Amino acid sequence: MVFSEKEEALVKESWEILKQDIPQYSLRLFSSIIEVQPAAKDMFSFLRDSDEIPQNNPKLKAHAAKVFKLTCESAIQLRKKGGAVIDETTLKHLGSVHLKNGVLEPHFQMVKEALLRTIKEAVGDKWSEDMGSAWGEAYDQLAAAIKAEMKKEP
Ligand code: HEM
Ligand code: ISQ
Repeated sequence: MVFSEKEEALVKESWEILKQDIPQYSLRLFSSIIEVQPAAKDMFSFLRDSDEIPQNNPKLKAHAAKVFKLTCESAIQLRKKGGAVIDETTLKHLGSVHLKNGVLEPHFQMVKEALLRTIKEAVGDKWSEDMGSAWGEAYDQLAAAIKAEMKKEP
């Protein structure tokens, strides 16, 4: 599917808000995943050995920031007909990282919901159903690419 100008604008608008406090929203994204699926904690190297979510783990923040950014870029690519939502090198890397860490198909839905909740909280009264579905669509396309790559790996 191709994004409308409006959908792209909604994603960009919320990205501007997220960008102002990536560390905070990164933690929120993470907490949101763990709230729904406490067992997911064990998949992440930076959480495995701690009871709480580390407030200042650089790896956690860097990874979470990439999740936001890649989803946002996916939305921008969706405006360009036929454009891949993610470049081949990044895709190969993410395919193997997720496969190696035991990520499975159903996990993608829970990360999606956590991502949408985090964005909703972050943007406050700028939130709309259309904004949610624009992010959701961008995420789905990105997730589909990663899942397909994971299936290719031996
Ligand atoms: C690692 C993005 C979905 C679990 C990562 C990294 C990125 C990323 C950028 C860091 C890779 C690196 O080491 O350089 C994404 C995106 C997703 C997605 C864009 C969806 C569109 C998921 C899902 C799960 C998950 C559904 C399951 C809970 C993990 C784990 C790691 C990881 C366990 C390794 C963390 C570590 O270093 O211990 N992801 N991810 N990801 N992701 Fe995801
Ligand atoms: C990696 N993959 C998916 C979601 C994430 C959330 C926080 C930190 C890292 C992540």
